[in-house]
Formats: sequence, structure tokens, C-alpha cells
Amino acid sequence: MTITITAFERSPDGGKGLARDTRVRWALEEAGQPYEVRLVSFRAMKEPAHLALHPFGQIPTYEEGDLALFETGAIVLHIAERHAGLLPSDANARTRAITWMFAALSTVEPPILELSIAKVLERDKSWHTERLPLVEDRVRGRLKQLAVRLGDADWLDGAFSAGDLLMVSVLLRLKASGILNEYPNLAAYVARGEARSAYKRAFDAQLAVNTGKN
Ligand SMILES: N[C@@H](CCC(=O)N[C@@H](CS)C(=O)NCC(=O)O)C(=O)O
Repeated sequence: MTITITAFERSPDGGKGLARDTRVRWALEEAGQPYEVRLVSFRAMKEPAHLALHPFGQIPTYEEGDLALFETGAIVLHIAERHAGLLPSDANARTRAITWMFAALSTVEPPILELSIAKVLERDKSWHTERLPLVEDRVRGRLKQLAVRLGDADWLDGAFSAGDLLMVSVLLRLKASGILNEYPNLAAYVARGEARSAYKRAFDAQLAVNTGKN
């Protein structure tokens, strides 16, 4: 059955791989599943046809036969549960990997997004310079805890899993800030994720859309 995902017609990041279709592309590449992409404009994302797929008018969405999904956590979990390569077969290890997926999206991603919002949307506020260090420190707090847990391991819990895929995807947003480099084991962890051939294919595919080379 054909898998179709949606992605920005023009990503605000110009192809740096931060739009969330990249993590879905990455999961599909890890699973060896071909997919098609339907590009949507910001206007089309808020129109009824897209809202029927995604109630919040966002990307990415995922369609496969009569199944339509939104939310990257749910999409990556769906891919990981149906194809080998992203979740261990041992039941407990599998549940721990899923726990890391939730940790990435609900514990680590929120302060990182708050930092992006503070930097991009709150620049002109009178309280911006006072608030920014507080937001940065909340990110540092989470990174410190994550760095302690990762230690000198390659991945969060044994072999690479969907938990790592989402955690690396979330941390990538910090690369430009320099904060990630304050935690050398996390910077190396992200670099290991980026070095995977499946990630490279996913990154190149989204870049091609944004440079008009697809
Ligand atoms: N929690 C959602 C977030 C989706 C999301 O924020 N998508 C962004 C692109 S990365 C978007 O569509 N932004 C445009 C908008 O919200 O209007 C997920 O993980 O899928």
C-alpha cells in the first residue's frame, strides 16, 4: 500500500531538516519503506481538506490505505510497530524504547521549543533579554539529566531505536544555539544519529524540496 506523507511546500527553515516531516522520512528510511510526499502551502494546511487529516492544520500527516494519522509520535510508533529496525523484539526493551519516544516528545522537546519561540517570536518584547536566560537554563536542566543518563553509551537503551530517532530529532533543533556543545556526549549522540544513512537520505530528500532539486 502506498504511504503518503505531507510536508511544507516551503519549509520556514529553508531545508535544515527541522520541519517534522524529516523525522517521519527518517523512520520510513530506517524501515526501508518507500513513500510519497504531498507538499502543502501554509494556506492549504488550514483548509478543510487538510484539516480533515490534521485537526490542528499542521504537517506532517501520514496516509496508508484507509489509515490517516497525524502527530509524529504516533506516526513513528506506527511505522516502528509494523516494520523491523526501530523497536527491539524483547517486550520489556520494546516498552522502554517507547518510553524514550514519549520522553523525547513530552519532556525534552517542550523546553527546546520554548527556546525557539523565545528567540524567534519574542525578540521585540521588552522582557526578552530578561526571560531568555531563564528559558536557556530550563533547556540546560533537561540536557544535563539526559547527558547523565546517556553517559558514554551510543544510544539510550541498547541498540538504536525509535526512541533515539525522536530524541535526536528533538535535540537537532538546538544545534545552531551552541547549547548542545556544552554536553559533548549529547553532541556526539546527535552526530551519530545524523551519520546514519537513513537519516542522510531523509535529510537530503527534504532539502531537495526546499532547494527546488526534487
Ligand atoms: N506535535 C506535532 C507538531 C506538529 C507541528 O508543529 N508541525 C509544524 C511543522 S514542524 C507545523 O505544521 N507548523 C505550522 C503551523 O502550526 O501552522 C507533531 O509532532 O506532529
